[in-house]
Amino acid sequence: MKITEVLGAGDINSAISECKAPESFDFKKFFETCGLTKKSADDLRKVFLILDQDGSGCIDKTELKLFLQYFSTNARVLSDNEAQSMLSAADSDGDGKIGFEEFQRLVRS
Ligand SMILES: [Ca+2]
Repeated sequence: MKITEVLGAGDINSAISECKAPESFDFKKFFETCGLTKKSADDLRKVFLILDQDGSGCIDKTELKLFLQYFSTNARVLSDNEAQSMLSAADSDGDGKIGFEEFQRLVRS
């Protein structure tokens, strides 16, 4: 399963170039630009499974730091601050990880 089966390669590139500068990652803008906000729950599930690299059912902070690289292998690693701010926004049950329901709410927020 490749991310480009769900999202357009051009949209992904635009989303990644918008946050090229250090500390400029804005997850709302990213989800919007890459087209994820308009995708069905099924498509969000596919993307979630790609982000949940170890198949634990949740995206943890280590996986979040690599977030952009799941979209494009040449993308940069997110800083601790960037990963933490996305985690804090998503993690409504406070377990320190993003489950699928939380991911879905984050994308659609
Ligand atoms: Ca959680």
